[in-house]
Amino acid sequence: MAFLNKEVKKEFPEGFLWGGAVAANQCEGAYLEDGKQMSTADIKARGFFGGLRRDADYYPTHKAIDFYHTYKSDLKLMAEANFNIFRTSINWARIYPTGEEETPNQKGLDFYHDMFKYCHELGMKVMVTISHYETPLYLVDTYGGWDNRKFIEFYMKFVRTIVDNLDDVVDYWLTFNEIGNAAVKPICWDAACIYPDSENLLQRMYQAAHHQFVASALAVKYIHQHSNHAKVGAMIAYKTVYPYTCNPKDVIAAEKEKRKEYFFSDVQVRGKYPDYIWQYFEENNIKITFEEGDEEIIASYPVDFITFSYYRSRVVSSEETEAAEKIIDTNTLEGIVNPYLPKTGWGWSVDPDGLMLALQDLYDRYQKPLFISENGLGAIDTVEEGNVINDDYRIDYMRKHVQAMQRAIEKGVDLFGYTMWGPIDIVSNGTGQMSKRYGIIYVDLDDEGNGTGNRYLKKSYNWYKTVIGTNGKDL
Ligand code: BGP
Repeated sequence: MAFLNKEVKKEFPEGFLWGGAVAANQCEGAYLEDGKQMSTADIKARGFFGGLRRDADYYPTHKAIDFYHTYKSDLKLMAEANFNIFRTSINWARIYPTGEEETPNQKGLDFYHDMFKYCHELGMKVMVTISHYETPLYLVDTYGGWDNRKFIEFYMKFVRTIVDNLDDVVDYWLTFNEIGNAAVKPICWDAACIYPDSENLLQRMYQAAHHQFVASALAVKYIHQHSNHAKVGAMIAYKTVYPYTCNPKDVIAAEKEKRKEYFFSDVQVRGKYPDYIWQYFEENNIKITFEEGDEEIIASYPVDFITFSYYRSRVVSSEETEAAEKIIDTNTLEGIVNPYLPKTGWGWSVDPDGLMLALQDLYDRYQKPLFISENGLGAIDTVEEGNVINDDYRIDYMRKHVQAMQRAIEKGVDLFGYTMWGPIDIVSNGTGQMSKRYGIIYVDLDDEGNGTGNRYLKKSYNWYKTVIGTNGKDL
């Protein structure tokens, strides 16, 4: 008889991936340049919070931070902060401007090939989100949202093109950003391209999610067949859920809510609709149309790894305690306030322990490698004399979250990378503001797009550089 004692990992594994993540539409600008046409993100006016307008004076994505033209110097700053991975998305409307062309726009492909090649030259691996909250607007105007099955083929044409042309410079592909976010959060239309005020919203959104599951599985299949190195991951929005009280009714309500979120990764990772979802569908009169072969496709091509965004946790209560004293944040509509946690200026709870729990739960559930593809603090920064930005609050936020990652690794979680959100300030997806900044690199632009566009290194830049340089030892 012998004892089986495995060594407890105390440190970040060698080769851990550290870097930053952005989305094309939130940083590139150049919204009608080199053949690109309008994407759905280009009709989001500032301050939208789910609203879309075609008559606004100012659309933040049209110019954003002009990354389309500045990517070389911006990426160089990231590489100088020791980044070894960069995550971005490909703006679909740069490759297929309307979505319906037979042949892709070569200028769009060249742009991404050059950018990703340059990342490698700088020593950064490339993680690409195939679809990050944008779709050629023409497709949506003509065919509606993703509940129309036609989108699977439009998407697959896009996938085949980018894989055929960019595989040599891409290391990891993610099929959809925060898949399912629209279904659990019907105020935003980003993921499914369905207007929030549509009739039968829930039915339409889950049908859209089904089409995205099929599309995601087909993308996994295609990438596995056509790349000898790339891995394909899921990307889900994760918010750790707590029951409001220890009343079992609250715990049950919280569990129900959790499963609504897990539904999306359950399908993408386990390759089938989980048994618990049918009751939810019945209660909400949701009927999903499956075509012949859908089940088999979903079952045959699960993702290789799981990535997730983590910003905050949330609190859920049952109807039973609904009457109990609860504080709902009416400014931010962020739901029940957790009295034990501080909040950001936008009402998001700051909860590093929640990240550790997220990592443990996801790993226990799936036993697949995990990657944190978004995390960070949106805050208003003040530029002091000499263009100095002392963002100690951001350092504090990131330090605590990196420590939480380390604690999860000690508990056996297989975590292989971390990309902070918006390493360079970009347009906020939820509010369209520039002033909601996540970056370690400051961009001198305000909410109306005024400013020099100059880049300044914040205090957090040097902090993060040291963290990466010491592989998480010096925090
Ligand atoms: C995620 C999105 C990102 C991003 C981030 C921060 O949900 O994937 O695109 O922007 O949230 O949100 P916000 O920009 O609203 O602060």
